[in-house]
Amino acid sequence: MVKHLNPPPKHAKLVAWVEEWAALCKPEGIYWCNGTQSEYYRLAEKLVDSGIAKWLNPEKRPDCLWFCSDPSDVARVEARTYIASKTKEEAGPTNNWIDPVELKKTMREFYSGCMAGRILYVIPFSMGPVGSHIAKIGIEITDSEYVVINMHIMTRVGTRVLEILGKDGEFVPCVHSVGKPLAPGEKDEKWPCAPLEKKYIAHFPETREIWSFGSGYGGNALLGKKCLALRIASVQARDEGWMAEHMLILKLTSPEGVVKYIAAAFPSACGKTNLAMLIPTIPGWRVETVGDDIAWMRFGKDGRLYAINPEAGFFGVAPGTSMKSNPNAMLSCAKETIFTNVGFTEDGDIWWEGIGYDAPGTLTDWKGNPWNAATATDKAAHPNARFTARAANCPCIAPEWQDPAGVPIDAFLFGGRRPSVLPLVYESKNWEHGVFIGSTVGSEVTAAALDVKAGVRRDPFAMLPFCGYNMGDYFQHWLDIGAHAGARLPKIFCVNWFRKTADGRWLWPGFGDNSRVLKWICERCEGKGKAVETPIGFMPTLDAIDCRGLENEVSEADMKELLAYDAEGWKSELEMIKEHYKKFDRLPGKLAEQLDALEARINQ
Ligand code: GTP
Ligand code: SPV
Ligand code: MN
Repeated sequence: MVKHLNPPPKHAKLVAWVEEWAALCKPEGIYWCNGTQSEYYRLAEKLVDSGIAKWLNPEKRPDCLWFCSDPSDVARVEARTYIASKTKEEAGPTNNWIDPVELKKTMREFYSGCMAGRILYVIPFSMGPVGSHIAKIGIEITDSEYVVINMHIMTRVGTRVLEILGKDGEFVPCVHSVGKPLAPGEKDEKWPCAPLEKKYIAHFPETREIWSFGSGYGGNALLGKKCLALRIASVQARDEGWMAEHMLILKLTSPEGVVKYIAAAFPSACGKTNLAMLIPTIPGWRVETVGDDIAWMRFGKDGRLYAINPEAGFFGVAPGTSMKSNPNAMLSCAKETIFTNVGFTEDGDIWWEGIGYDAPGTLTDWKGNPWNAATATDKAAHPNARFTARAANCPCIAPEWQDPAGVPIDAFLFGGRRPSVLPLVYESKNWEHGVFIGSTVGSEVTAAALDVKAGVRRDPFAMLPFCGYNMGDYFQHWLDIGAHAGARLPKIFCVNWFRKTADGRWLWPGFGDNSRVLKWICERCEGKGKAVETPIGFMPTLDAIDCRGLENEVSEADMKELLAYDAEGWKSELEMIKEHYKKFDRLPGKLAEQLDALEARINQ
């Protein structure tokens, strides 16, 4: 029997489950996390003592830690992520699948003795405000102190969660190991992880279990986030009639005080955090953040969709974040933040490409090597370097961000990085057409995942790597939501901040200026806002977007290009969508009809 280092809770099933895993993984002891500050600092000190982490200069960044991962462990590994449903059809054509019995057998062998020389930490966490009817409880067991302290920030961890579980409450069991047992006397000299072929991020949707092995990074290891709040929750949402989406949630207030809540799905590294924290460049408008990555939504009695942010922190992309592009993110990580894979300055601060000022002197780069701007051939920060910051430290966090009832959504936005064809913004004709738009989201690939080919990648609803079941059924679920009795549905829009000229210049300044597009969206939700109907949907007229003050940055010709319906471009886009749709074995008939209707409109 592995010994408990502190008293276990009174939940017999939970304790038995933990002890069973301890017997297999053979850690030195079992520690039940309580989520307190002193626990956080004790584990942080342990990591600093071992040499894996450094405290930043407290005068510059109080209570901040700097980590560098192994160069092989820097992002989600989609090729090693599995939806192990009973049948392959259930996982669908877009997910990796292995028979669950076989996968469990393989992984059990890897788990056997994998925690030697380490502590097994049990993390009770709530996704969503503790006790909210929309929230879900997960228990993650892990052998990584880095994971524990990140979970402290990203989720609500603590004894309150165990109290709610009581003696027999339900939880999603999440198992994690970095997959690097220690020999007697051995210490971690660097970021522990297993080689690629031993990494598995496995989901068992029918039994609502998560097993992760071999990676310590982000969504591979912080199992409340993509694994629970999207892959497992999407299955629960389908079964229970709600929605678990890869969406930011923002609150937009007009100068007249009219409030709109907007949820937006963009693929990884396509601007969710930035939009959620935007500072409008148009006078009198205000944006506040409810969430920056995930939205859980349920119908209220009034037929509206109410959204909560299940997370408690931001795991944000560092490079490109500056006081100019996203001051609210910069201020969120002014203290109590964990930085992973950024540069470390001589005076104990962080630095990354696009932070808004030159690198001061010689840095230590994310690989731990000396780095000097004048001579460097490589980047100081990894392109998927991240900060883990508390939502509560965000200056523009909305007062209602922890409201257990959620906020009523007025508009859904879909978008990705599309250098051409897709206009700055357009509005769907109706819900079904909006679902069609969501199902065709595409983006140039980014650094957020390790193993994807360059080019435009179709990422339906920004959920391609995160949907826990057959994508065709997921499309149907969206159609079913639209058919909910008494529903007062959000309007659906498509946006694209990433248009470029042939010579690679951004056509649109983006960031704070995206508020100009939000203003039009807000007007459309009010039944105002000028638009023309085109084959792809409703597009703003040239004067409909408020461009006052932007004259020097965006010429009229640029604006015309951004708002044009590109008839030729859409012909090739249509062919790409047809190709994309061929992948699905369970494509809803309604979406096939939408495609035909679009083709007819484009060719009319
Ligand atoms: P994940 O955390 O991976 O889900 O990413 P995300 O969708 O939250 O993206 P994020 O806001 O972190 O932005 C990713 C990158 O896109 C950063 O380098 C940003 O600087 C850049 N970006 C965000 N918004 C804009 C924009 O409006 N225009 C341009 N050109 N770049 C943007
Ligand atoms: C994403 O890739 O969408 C992220 C980062 O938000 S991770 O948590 O690693 O999934
Ligand atoms: Mn994300």
